[in-house]
Amino acid sequence: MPTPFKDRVDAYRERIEAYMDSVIPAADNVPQRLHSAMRYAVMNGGKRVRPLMVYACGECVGADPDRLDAPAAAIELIHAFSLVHDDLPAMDDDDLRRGLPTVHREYSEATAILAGDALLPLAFGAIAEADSIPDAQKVELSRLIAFASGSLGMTGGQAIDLASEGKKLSVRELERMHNLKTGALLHASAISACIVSDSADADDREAIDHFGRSIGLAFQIRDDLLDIEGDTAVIGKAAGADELHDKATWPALFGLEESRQRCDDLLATAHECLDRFGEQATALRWLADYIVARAS
Ligand code: GRG
Repeated sequence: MPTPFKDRVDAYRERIEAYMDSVIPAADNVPQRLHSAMRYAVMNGGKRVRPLMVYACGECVGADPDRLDAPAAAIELIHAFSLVHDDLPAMDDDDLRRGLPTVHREYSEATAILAGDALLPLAFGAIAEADSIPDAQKVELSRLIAFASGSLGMTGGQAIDLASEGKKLSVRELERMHNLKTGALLHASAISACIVSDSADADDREAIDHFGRSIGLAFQIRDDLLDIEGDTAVIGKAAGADELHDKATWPALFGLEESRQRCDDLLATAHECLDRFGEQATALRWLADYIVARAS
């Protein structure tokens, strides 16, 4: 009987932190200020949900953990980059992230832009350099992560988000924005484990695909709820920012009760997708519950 996933979460977090630490150039490498800002952006206490998704999904589809480090790190580096740019004055103009001053506050706006710019290619470099992953899988991972983070994924979702401030979106429009802005990277985290698994078949991948989409949307609805119900000290960023910026969010459109219900429905769907995996899905089931119950 394996140890429950919750008791292994810290070990996985330490594992990905050590891997990212080895991938990001040391802070005394020229240009030192840029490398220091990149480290500040990444090594600062994120929950590491996306890497945990890669590892938990890897357990589900029997992937070699050594092949999971590079995609987990690549996705987390891109996530960190997106947060740095999202916090900039030209976007959400936030002062606090993960309980610390945002990168442009701690360094400068120009350095924050450059740190984000450098984290994105570093992610793809990490995949290219992963000796444990066969070349064909590296190509598939790169394609997956590139599309999930670009204009047809996260960046596209961010563009729709910015264009939607002060507007009332339809449920379809809101769902599409959430799926792209937040869902795409979470979905890519799950699928990347299938890519590096030698045993996952097409039906497994389809189930994980559906799981990833359901839990990705639930994650963002929970994030919207936390912006209203959460405490700045716990969520590590300014609560109430969505309302302040007149953002299109699930609670703004449907209210708290319906948003909570939608989150629960998506969680139930996510669990159903995992039925075919039996005991091997224990970690992923734990992570899905955590995503919907999290307080930060
Ligand atoms: C140019 C590729 C590119 C991206 C820039 C800024 C931007 C476009 C996209 C931003 C997307 C964004 C900020 C989505 C919000 C996702 C979200 C809910 C973040 C919070 O994630 P958590 O809770 O945070 O996992 P931690 O700090 O725990 O990692």
